Amino acid sequence: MPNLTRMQFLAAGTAVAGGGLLALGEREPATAAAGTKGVATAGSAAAPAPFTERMPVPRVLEPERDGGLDRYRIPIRPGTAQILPGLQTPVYTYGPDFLAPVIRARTGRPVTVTFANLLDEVTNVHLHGGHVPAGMDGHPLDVIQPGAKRDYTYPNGQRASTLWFHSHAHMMEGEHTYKGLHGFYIIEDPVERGMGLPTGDYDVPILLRDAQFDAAGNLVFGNPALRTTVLANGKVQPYFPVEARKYRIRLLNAAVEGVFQLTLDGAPMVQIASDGGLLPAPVPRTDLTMCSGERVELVVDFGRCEPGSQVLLSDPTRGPVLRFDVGPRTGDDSRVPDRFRPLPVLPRATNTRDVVLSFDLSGPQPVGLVNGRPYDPNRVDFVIRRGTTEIWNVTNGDGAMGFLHDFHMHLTMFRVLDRTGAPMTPNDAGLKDTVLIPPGTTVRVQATFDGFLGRYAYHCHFMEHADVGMMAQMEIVP
Ligand SMILES: [Cu+2]
Repeated sequence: MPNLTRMQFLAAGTAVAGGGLLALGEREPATAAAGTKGVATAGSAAAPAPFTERMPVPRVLEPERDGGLDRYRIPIRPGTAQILPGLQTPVYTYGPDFLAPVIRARTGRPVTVTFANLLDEVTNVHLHGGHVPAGMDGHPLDVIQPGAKRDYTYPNGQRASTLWFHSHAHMMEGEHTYKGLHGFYIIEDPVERGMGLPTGDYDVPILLRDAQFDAAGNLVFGNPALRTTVLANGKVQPYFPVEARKYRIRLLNAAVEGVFQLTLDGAPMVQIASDGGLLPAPVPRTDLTMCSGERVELVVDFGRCEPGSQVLLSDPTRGPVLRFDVGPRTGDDSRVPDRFRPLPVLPRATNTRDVVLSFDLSGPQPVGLVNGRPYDPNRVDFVIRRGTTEIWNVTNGDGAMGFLHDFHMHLTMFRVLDRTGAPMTPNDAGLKDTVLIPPGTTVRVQATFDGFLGRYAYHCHFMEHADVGMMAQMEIVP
């Protein structure tokens, strides 16, 4: 469990105007030295010179076809990654590399992934955004022992969408994910394929996360405000060569606890999808705010840039994240239709619930609360009959303290109906599973709890908040 001081929590997830993070820790060096497990930050190693390394694209895993399903095998293992010049950073990986491979699944065709735990501690796997049976969801106590294997079967009975998998082990979710247990899981379907969007080499997943390194290149898991290094597909400020044509870019904020504000300098961004797949129609965007766990899919037309020009993806508070180097014009038969497909019709809601996310800072360690109580894996707070549609008023109860929270619901996608105390944002559109909740505000979401029975979590997706208790569970009953 992360040994976070009160001051670190004050730094972590604190909002400033515009949604960035207030780096209190940077003004309080004493707190910066108190990483987990006694890891001190004796300075930090030099980052590579900007734009000297090419951004890798995660390789697509080839399945073994096994009757009606696709089977994959992924070891969860300790390893090292070359992130900083001349240094090997100890990490945890899905497969041989720090940049996890991508699973590309198809709607209606189940996938079984055999995860072998080669770590010397328990872990598990949660498919974030996946509509899966409770036994496949990575319940915090449902873990894979060291040396053991576990099959997770995902039915893929949902729309094309960009999902991801990460650790959800009890009180270890943040640290495991921070060490590298994060990877893309993409579902495709024939309707989307028929739309003519860029595919193949022109469909590029980009996993964004932040990190703090010590002088030896070790990842420091301590104060989120000190994670000032941004990694794009595992590299610091890489470049990525593109042809002067359209690209589909799937952005994932896999930071354990953080918000990216992103701008693209030199090319127009068109958002085509959010967490749960395509929006009803493309939406031009000038900037994006993405909280931990959120996905935004874009089409960027580099064909509108001069060959030889450079396009920067930047976070105004953290600097350039990635540079696209525009190459020659090439043939481009992809297109972005004016309309995609309608979202599913919202059934009438028959029940309303209130959910309040907050901290108790009265003790020696911060405790995360949902409706006033810390997580207890044996307690069920909401019993929901299968098929019911409900409206949840999700409130950030830390208005006075200024903490951001980041609501995530397992099992199903929701729709954001409205916000109280803050305007709706473009990121609220479409099918969502993760949503930023500014301090003191309420987000009203509507969800239908269909598909599977059993216990599922809902929690703050700032994983360090969840790890100290800001999580609860519902049980879906017949
Ligand atoms: Cu939170």
